Amino acid sequence: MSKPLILILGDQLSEALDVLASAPPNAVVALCEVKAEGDYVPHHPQKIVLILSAMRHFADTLRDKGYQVHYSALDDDDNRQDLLEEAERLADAYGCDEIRVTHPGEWRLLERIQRRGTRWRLFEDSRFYCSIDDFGDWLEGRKRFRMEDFYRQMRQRTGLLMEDGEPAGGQWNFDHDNRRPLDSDLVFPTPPRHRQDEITRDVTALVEAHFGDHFGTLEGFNWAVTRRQALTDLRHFIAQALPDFGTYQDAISDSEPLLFHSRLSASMNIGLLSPREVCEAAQTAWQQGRAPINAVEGFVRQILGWREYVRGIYWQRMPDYKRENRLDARRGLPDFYWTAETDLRCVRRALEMTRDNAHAHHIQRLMVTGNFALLCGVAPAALCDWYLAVYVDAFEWVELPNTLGMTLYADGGYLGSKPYCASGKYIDRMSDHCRHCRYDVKQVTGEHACPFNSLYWHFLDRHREQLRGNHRMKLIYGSWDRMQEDKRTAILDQAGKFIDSLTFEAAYGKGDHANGYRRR
Ligand code: FAD
Ligand code: DLZ
Ligand code: SF4
Repeated sequence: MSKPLILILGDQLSEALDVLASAPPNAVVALCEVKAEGDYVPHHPQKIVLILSAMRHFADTLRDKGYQVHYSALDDDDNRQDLLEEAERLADAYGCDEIRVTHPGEWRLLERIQRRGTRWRLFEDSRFYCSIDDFGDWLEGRKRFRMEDFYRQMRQRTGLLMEDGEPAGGQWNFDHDNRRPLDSDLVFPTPPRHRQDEITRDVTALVEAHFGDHFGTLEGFNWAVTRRQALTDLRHFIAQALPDFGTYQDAISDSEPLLFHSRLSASMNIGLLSPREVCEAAQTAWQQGRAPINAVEGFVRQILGWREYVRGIYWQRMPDYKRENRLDARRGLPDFYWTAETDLRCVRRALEMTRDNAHAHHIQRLMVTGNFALLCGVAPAALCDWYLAVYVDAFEWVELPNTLGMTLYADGGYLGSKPYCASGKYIDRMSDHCRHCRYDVKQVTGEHACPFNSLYWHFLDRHREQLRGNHRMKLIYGSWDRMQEDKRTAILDQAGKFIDSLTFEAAYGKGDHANGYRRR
């Protein structure tokens, strides 16, 4: 009988994996901590603690279920410190003729596994609603494809929020009820505090020793490292935050990191929760009258819609997708993305929350740090490198389309129909940052003018050729063209001087995109 080694990666910590179901009684299940995964980008220390602690807890769960488990710890003397090499070493040591692994979440690993030859056998990652092949079938032959179309067919296919074949509440999408700015009298739920056991404390010391120089603090670590803790987070979100999730989905607060967001992305991405149980819990809350339809539909759309859609796009378009740079943006990252030292209050707070929590919510990622990088012309490779490193939930299948496609419009509109560029006015409308800022959001030029305002016009002006044909941009180009010539010149001058005043990491040339990320 064949004897397989079953390799479980650090973001595949689910008992429901097909590869585990395939295990014969003689199988060895391996989990391997390796240095290479911790620093191929400089991951935030909280992200590394989360993965390693969750891996160690999951190994214990599997042992309790009767699996024969080998756990390679980071400090083991004979650890090869590379996932594939360590797995092959273990396969040899245990006399395994085959290595089984679930399809990884990043193309760099898939490509290496496929080059390794027939000893390696890939299993589908069945944690998603839509398989890679099914997404390819859906996409094939379509001239126009948008997330909304995909999402509607997923609602029909799964029956989620459907009543007699019709969308629950009579509409597919309740966004017009959402997007309220921050109200001053809002009270936000406090997320549960998770106990840190000996495993997490050991791993924290290990991460401090090996990755202590990475951007980010460890003090505030409060991520769910077990399924039980993740279920606590899920129950808390459904009861306390979901009812207001939709209404304040796009709001930003100067003081409150999470607002009504779920903080469930990391738990879903590493396998502690399944997207199915999360969406079903939200649906049940609506059915029982505990949350309104605009909130539940908005939440389900992020998971059944966006999450599945970006994964589909990633696997359809890689590896070419990573080389896309249609706006020819070449700047390195502004230095202060690694220090949070900037007097742009909105950017500073997003960076500080990122440093302290390894998390920032969607609108901070998209409309603050992302928008700023877009307006400054930061290269996709530089920004993707950063997002992949600093967020606890970041794996390339979900990070790359969101950063390169949605935020930087570097795929020329494949993912989003127009760039998410915005002036200070948007940030002022959705947040309370501007009243704490040294800049004046109402001014476009002058010493105190909010830099987002002139940068916004500078961006539109320099990309006129690529963007003016987009019918959703016509109005804004009309406003720009109607402005007096001397006003336009002053705005462009203001933006140019502001960009010159920043320090960027080394610039990116065209060739830099071919090989992916630079190491810091
Ligand atoms: P909530 O606001 O509570 O949303 C619920 C769930 O919906 C999330 O947990 C997530 O699973 C899903 N979701 C929401 N928006 C998206 C989206 N655009 N794409 C995919 N899933 C979505 N999400 C990641 O999981 N990993 C990443 O590496 C990542 N990188 C991002 C980079 C940029 C530039 C941007 C703009 C967004 C990125 N996102 C990423 C999407 C989103 O910002 C996070 O999923 C969300 O902030 C996680 O916090 P939450 O769990 O509280 O989300
Ligand atoms: C992110 C990460 C880290 C920091 N460390 C490990 C590790 O030591 N062992 C492991 O199996 N996985 C780790 N991971 C998660 C992997 O990077 C992830 O599985 C791949 O990027 C594929 O998505
Ligand atoms: Fe941000 Fe401009 Fe507002 Fe300052 S004034 S917080 S830089 S949008």
